[in-house]
Amino acid sequence: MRRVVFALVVLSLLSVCSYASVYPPNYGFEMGDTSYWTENPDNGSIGVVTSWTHLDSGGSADFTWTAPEGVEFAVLAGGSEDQPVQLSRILTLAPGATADGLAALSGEDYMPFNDTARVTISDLVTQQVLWSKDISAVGDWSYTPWQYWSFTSQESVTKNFMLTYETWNVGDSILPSYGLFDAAPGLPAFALVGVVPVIGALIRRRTR
Ligand SMILES: [Ca+2]
Ligand SMILES: [Ca+2]
Repeated sequence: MRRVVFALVVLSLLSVCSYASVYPPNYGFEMGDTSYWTENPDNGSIGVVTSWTHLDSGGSADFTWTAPEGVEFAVLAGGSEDQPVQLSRILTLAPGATADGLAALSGEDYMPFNDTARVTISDLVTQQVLWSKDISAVGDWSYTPWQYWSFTSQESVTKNFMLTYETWNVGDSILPSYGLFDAAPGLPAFALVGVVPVIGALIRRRTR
């Protein structure tokens, strides 16, 4: 009996570890920097922070984000007119594997200066937009809360994709808006929630 319980505990820990390892290194910026990512700042800026505050048109703080996953997340400020400020990395996805995350727009401009933040994924042939928000969608000097995006590979073989976070300063190069990006929270916790009741049920069954 003890041996069975021990084996189940080891199996559950391996299962949790395999869920946790779904995240590639520094996927959620918990190293406090952009290690493992490639920066294209293009006269904007790229930073890793623990909170970000939106300012209204009068310069007053009206909304603050904290990290949905861990304590750190990335902020990209728009730079050159109509050019993206980008943070990207290669993701190797097995058939049916899913990459996901959370993104938000902190819009500090007004129409027609339609500043935009996006999440895209590319297989170097086709680019898909997984999430996009702009001033026209959220309103002048407005913002979104964290919003979930995901991508599941439909390929029949393991394949490399380029994941890119970006923020655009549209129509001019002043009053930048900000794209906020992080991993999705809770994947290891989700694994624990699923595994622990199964172990409990198996133990109860064996001890009858
Ligand atoms: Ca994070
Ligand atoms: Ca702008």
